[in-house]
Amino acid sequence: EWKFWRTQPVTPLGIKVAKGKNGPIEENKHIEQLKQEPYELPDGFSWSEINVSHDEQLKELYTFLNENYVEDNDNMFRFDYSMPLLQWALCSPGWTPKWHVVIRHTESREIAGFYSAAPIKIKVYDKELPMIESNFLCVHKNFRLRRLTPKLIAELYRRVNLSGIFQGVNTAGVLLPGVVGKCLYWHRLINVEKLLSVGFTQLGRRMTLQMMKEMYQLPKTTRVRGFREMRESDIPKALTLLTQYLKTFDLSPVLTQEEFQYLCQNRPNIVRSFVVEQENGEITDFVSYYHLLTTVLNHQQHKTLNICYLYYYAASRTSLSDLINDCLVEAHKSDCDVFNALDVMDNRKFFRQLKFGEGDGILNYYIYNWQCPRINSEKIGLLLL
Ligand code: EN5
Repeated sequence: EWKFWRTQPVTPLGIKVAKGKNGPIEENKHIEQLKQEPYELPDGFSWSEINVSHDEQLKELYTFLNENYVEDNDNMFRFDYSMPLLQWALCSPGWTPKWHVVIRHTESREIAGFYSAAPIKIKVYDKELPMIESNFLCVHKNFRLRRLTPKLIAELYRRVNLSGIFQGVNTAGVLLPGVVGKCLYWHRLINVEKLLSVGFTQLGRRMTLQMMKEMYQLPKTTRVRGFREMRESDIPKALTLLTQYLKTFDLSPVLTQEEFQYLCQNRPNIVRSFVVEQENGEITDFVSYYHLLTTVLNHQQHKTLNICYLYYYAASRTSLSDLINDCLVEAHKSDCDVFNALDVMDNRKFFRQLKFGEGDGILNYYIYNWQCPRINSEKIGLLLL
């Protein structure tokens, strides 16, 4: 068991790390000590590249992920990252095509595997260091059980190490060595009728459709005075608020203004950000969410769910429930079917009041080549796309 993970610098499952321990598992290596050539692949597969700035290549990657990426436990739903969302997620500041790792089936040239990374500064407990965040690890359904995943992981870190970075963060639904935190998904139903029809949720006991619709109804307009879309000129103030808040967590990004602007400025159908402006012009609160479609597998009528995910926020004046409530109103206006949030940060403080319910999905957080005690979900302040 764990034939690959036993060769990697990760804390084995079931090992409890002592309080106060917080550092690398393996020392940084000099460039000359690192493997200079790519890992060997099984016969029939070869390393390849992809240029996601070219729409044709982006489309190929989009289709690959749309058909092969993460599904829920019961294989009823699969993530459907749109082309613009993918391009945005893959090209955050500091990105490089070297870290968009592709394996192709040599004969057919089709994509057999993919893994990506981008640089980010991470604070873990009391230490700040440059890491990568990796995402979109995926092997084609027809090429599973051929040990391509270990190759993708090892090759990605080989290239990252050659750039002088030796730690990375990522998330996964499955439980693996190197885990530092476990989070749960919560859901705020919006389009009740559609969610029932596709089996995303069931009719509550002793409830009719009408009752359930009424229960989840949302007002047409926002109610926090001064709540409005974030503009470019709000960015420095919103970042100050967020930076203050993120400091309070044991795992969080340390964002430059360029990164914050890239991640949180309004982009239609990708991310939306809002602020609360007081009458004196002061910006006191900030909240954002991103749009990620989900394919409904095997359904006659509905092919896709429009899902919004709570992203970064920071509230200094408005109560969190009021802020997120207005966020729900906005999501509803943009035709969102369900609003998702993890039980990270202070999210548990508004779940009950805003009628979120616990989902059946888990999201585990990982740090590669790092040893530290486990972090509770409410001490996690990092969100990956
Ligand atoms: C990225 N690096 O499981 C890796 N979603 O709860 C990403 N469940 O949508 C890894 N199974 O609970 C992502 N409805 C891992 C997550 C993969 C996707 C996933 C879960 C999250 C999900 C839904 C549908 C379940 C369908 C059957 C769910 C019930 C919600 C309901 C709300 C109201 C109160 C009762 C429960």
